[in-house]
Amino acid sequence: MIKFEKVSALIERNNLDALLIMSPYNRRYLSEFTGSSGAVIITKDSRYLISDFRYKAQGAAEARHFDFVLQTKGLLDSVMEFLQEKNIKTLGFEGEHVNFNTYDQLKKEFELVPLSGEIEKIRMYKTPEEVELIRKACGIADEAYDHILKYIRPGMSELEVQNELESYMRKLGASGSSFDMIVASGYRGALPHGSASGKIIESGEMVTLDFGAYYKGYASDITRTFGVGSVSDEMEKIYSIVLDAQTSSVGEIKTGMTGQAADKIARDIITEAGFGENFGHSLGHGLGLEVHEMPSISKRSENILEKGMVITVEPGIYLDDIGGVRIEDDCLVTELGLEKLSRSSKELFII
Ligand SMILES: [Mn+2]
Repeated sequence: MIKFEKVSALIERNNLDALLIMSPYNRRYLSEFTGSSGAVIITKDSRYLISDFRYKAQGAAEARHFDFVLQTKGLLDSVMEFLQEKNIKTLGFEGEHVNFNTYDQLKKEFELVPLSGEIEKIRMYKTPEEVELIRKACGIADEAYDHILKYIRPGMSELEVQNELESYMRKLGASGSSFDMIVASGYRGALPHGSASGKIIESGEMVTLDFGAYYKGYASDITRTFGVGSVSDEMEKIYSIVLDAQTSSVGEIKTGMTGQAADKIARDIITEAGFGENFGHSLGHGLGLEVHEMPSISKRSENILEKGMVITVEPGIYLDDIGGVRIEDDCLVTELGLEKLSRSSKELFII
C-alpha cells in the first residue's frame, strides 16, 4: 500500500530503527484500528499495534496489516519494553503530539528523532476509497440540509435547528456531527464561529449553517447561508459577492497552485468589492479523518495543491452587529481542477 511505502521512505530518510505513532488520527490512519487507546510501531520490516485487553479481538481484526501485541502494563511502559526487546535504538516520534512526560521517559532509553507533520503530509493524498467515504459524508450533509430547509420556521431557536440537523444526519447513517456545528442567525451571523445558541430565528434574518457528518471515520464540512422571510438589499449584495468568490475559486483552483494562490482568487474578488477587511479567515483547509487537516488554503500557505487532496472552499463576509454570509463546498483536487463533492444548491434561498 502506498501509505506504507511512504512510511518506509520516511524511516529510511531519517535512519530510524522504528517509528512510534500514538496520536489518535495518525494511529487510525496507519493501522485502521478505531479504538481509543494504543500505539503503532513500524520498523523497517514489521508493523505492530499495541493495545490493551479491551481491544484484543477488535485490534487484531481491524489492523489487518499489523501484528497485534497485547499490552500488559501501562501503554508507555509496554511500548518501551517492546521496543527494547526488538533492540530498537533510534526512534522517530511525533514531535507535535508527544507530551513532555512521555518524551522525558523515552529519551532515557532511545536516541530520539522528532518528526513533525510527516504522517499528516501522507494523509493529504486520499485513496479512491477514502474519497468515496468523504463523498458519502457530503451526501449525508446535503440531504440533511435539504430536510432542514423544509423544517426551519421563524420562532425556532438555533439549538432546535442544531438538534434536528444532527439527529437527521444520524438517521441517514452518520455516526454524528463531524464538529460542533455553527447555527448563526441575524446579527450572530457576523460571528464566523457562532455555535448554536438559544437565540430565536426571526423573519428578515439570514441564517448560516456550517456543519458536517462523520461517516465511517471520514468528515464532511459544508456551509450554506439562507434568508428567512426576506433579506435586506445589503445582505443580498454581500451574498452575491461571496457566491461569486466561492464559485470562481471552485472553478479556477488547479493542481500545482499554492494554497496562497488559491486563497487569492476569492480574496481579490471580495477585496475589489470593498469587503477585504470583512473576510478575516482563510479560504479553506484539507478534510479527511479530521475536519481540519493539511493542506492549508490561506494567505501564507506554501502547500502545493495536488491530485487526490480534498479541500474546503469557504469564503465569507462578516459585518459586525449586522450579519454574515459564508458558503462552503468540499472538493477533490483532480487533474482537471476541482470536483465538488458537496452538491447543495448555492442560489440564494429564502424560506
Ligand atoms: Mn470548513
